[in-house]
Formats: sequence, structure tokens, C-alpha cells
Amino acid sequence: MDNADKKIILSGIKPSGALTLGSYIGAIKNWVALSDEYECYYMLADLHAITVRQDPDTLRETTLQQIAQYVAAGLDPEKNVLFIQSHVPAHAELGWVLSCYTMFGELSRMTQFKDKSAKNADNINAGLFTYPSLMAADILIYQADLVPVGEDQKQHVEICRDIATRFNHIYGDTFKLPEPFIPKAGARVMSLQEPENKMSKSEQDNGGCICLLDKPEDIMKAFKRAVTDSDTSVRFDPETKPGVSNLIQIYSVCTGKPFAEIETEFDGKGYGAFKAAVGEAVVETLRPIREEATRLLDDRSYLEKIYTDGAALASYAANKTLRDVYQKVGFVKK
Ligand code: ATP
Ligand code: LTN
Repeated sequence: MDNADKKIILSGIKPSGALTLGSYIGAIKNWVALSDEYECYYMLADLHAITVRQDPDTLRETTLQQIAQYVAAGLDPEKNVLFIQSHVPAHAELGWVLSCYTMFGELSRMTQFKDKSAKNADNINAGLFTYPSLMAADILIYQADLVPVGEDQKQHVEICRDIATRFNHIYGDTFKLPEPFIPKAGARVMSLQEPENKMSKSEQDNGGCICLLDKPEDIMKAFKRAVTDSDTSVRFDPETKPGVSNLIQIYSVCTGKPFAEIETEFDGKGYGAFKAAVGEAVVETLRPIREEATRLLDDRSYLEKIYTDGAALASYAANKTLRDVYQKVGFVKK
């Protein structure tokens, strides 16, 4: 199919820490699955990352590691536009414009803003608050049809639609309204230690989080220590058995087995055997990604070529929308 006929996808992840099993299952795995059918833009959201304080050298290194992991996870740079958000200035430019069409009340209702403000009480900055306007710009600037994300980002895609609708209403058709694409299984991978909380890359200290580059023995250890419950049956019931249900989801995504088959497979076997099997399935899922990412990280010039070519292609598409927006709001043409 010619690219002109393809629908468009945009998604991104902040290089705010090592990529987790949560972001792999909730987002990247779907990016890979969709990349034949759609014209895909996948970015490293470094502008978004600095809404929480980052060490500059670590941010640079994490960004490069994240590109290597995108490619290692199966995103072919020949088929997908892989780029760094700050390399395409049109995002920040449209982000500013859209912040003037985003309401204070709307932003105040964002769950991620409330969560992050509670966790970073000494740094509740304006960027953290206006984050969704920039995210809307990321999406709308490519006229994206679909935004593959985990469940926690659904609210941000919804506000993006509201902003686009408001702008279109004032200035006529400008932006396409995007749909979120949220996986059925794995939309919200929970912490292995606190299964009532999302597995998150910024909370990696307590053993509840698995990273894509973790060593197999560390992954096995984390699953063996995973919190379950005082019952013994492997049964999917997120209300009363959040830990076990989380493990069932992870196992299902890694092996392709439906929940019912997993319940039968481990009937009467106890949690020890089940947790070891989940650990092994995750190790085998991540092994090729880890090996390939490690190899790619030694080839910095290849990584540089990927993000340089990506930024050129992304800028071309993004500037088209930005020019239209600038003209519509009344800026004088350069
Ligand atoms: P941070 O802790 O820095 O906020 P994070 O670990 O929550 O980061 P993000 O960069 O916010 O990760 O998310 C990247 C993508 O992966 C988003 O689409 C998000 O919805 C998805 N995602 C992240 N964590 C999970 C999870 N535990 N389960 C499912 N999807 C997830
Ligand atoms: N907010 C997202 C990262 C992100 C994103 C985007 C996702 C920034 N811009 C555009 C999809 C589309 C997050 O916190 N995971």
C-alpha cells in the first residue's frame, strides 16, 4: 500500500528512565504490530521528560538507550519514523498555540498531573500542568488517526480531542480527531510489589518493576518475590486477587495463552510454579530485545542516523500542519 493511503499513528514515551515491561506491553508491543498497516511516527518525548527534574547526562544516555530499545523491540527504522521530540521544534511551537486553546479547568482534572504533583510537591511546575497541550500538539501535528498507549494515557488523548474540536470549531477543519488504541490485555501492568499501583519507570527501587534490559536472573528473582495473596488458586479476579491477576495478564501477553487456559494449566500447582513460569516467559520475551539493544548501543553512528533521518521526515510532516495553524490564527507569513 502506498503511504498516501495509510492511516497515521503517533505515539511516544518519555526518556525519564529505563523502559519497563509495562510500557512494552501497554504501548511498544502494539506499535510493532501496527507498523505495517499504518504510517507510523514514534518519538522519544524528551520535552515531556523534563517536567520532572532530570540529570542532563542521564537524560541524554537514557534517550539513546531508548532508541536502541525501540529498534530492538522490532520497530524497523525503514518502516517507522523514529525521532526525538526536541529535534522537531514544530511540536513546541504548536504546543504553545494549543495551550491558548486549553482551559485551566480541563488541565486541573488530569489524573497524571494530580499524581505527579503529589509525588513532586517541591516542583509543581507550569510544564507539568500544561503537559497535555504539548501532547495534543504531538498528536495533532501529524493528523494522527490512532494513538497506541496504555490505559493511563487515555485521559490525555481525550483532552487532545477536546482541544482539536475547539480549534476546528473556531477556525474550520484543521485537525483530525485521533482515537486512543489501548490493548485489551496489558493496558495496565501493575507493580509486582504493590499490585494496586501501575508498574512505573520512575519507581524502580522496590523490586516491583521489570525493565527491558534487566538480566534474566534479576527478572526471575523479581517474579519469585512478586506479591500474591493468601489463597492458592491461580484465578483471574482483579478485585480480590490483584497480584495473581496481574501475573496472569503478563503471562497471557508473553505466551499468547488465554486466561482460562492459564487457570487450567496451573490448577492445583500453587503459586511457586506459576510465578517461576511467568518469570521464564518474560525472560524469553525480553531476551532478544536486550541482546539486540546491547548490540545497537555500541553502534552510536547508526543510532544517530536513525534519529537524524527520523527528525527530517517528521519535521516535513509537522511543518505542514504548523503553517496551516499559524495562517489560521492570524500570524503574518514569513
Ligand atoms: P513515568 O514513571 O516517568 O511517568 P511510566 O513508566 O509511567 O513513566 P510512560 O513514559 O508514562 O511510562 O509511558 C509510556 C507508555 O507506556 C504510555 O503509553 C503508557 O500508557 C504505557 N505504560 C506505561 N506504564 C504502563 C503500565 N504499567 N501498563 C501499561 N502501559 C503502560
Ligand atoms: N504522555 C505520554 C508520553 C507522550 C505521548 C505523546 C504518548 C508524550 N507525547 C503523544 C502518545 C502521544 C506518557 O506519559 N506516557
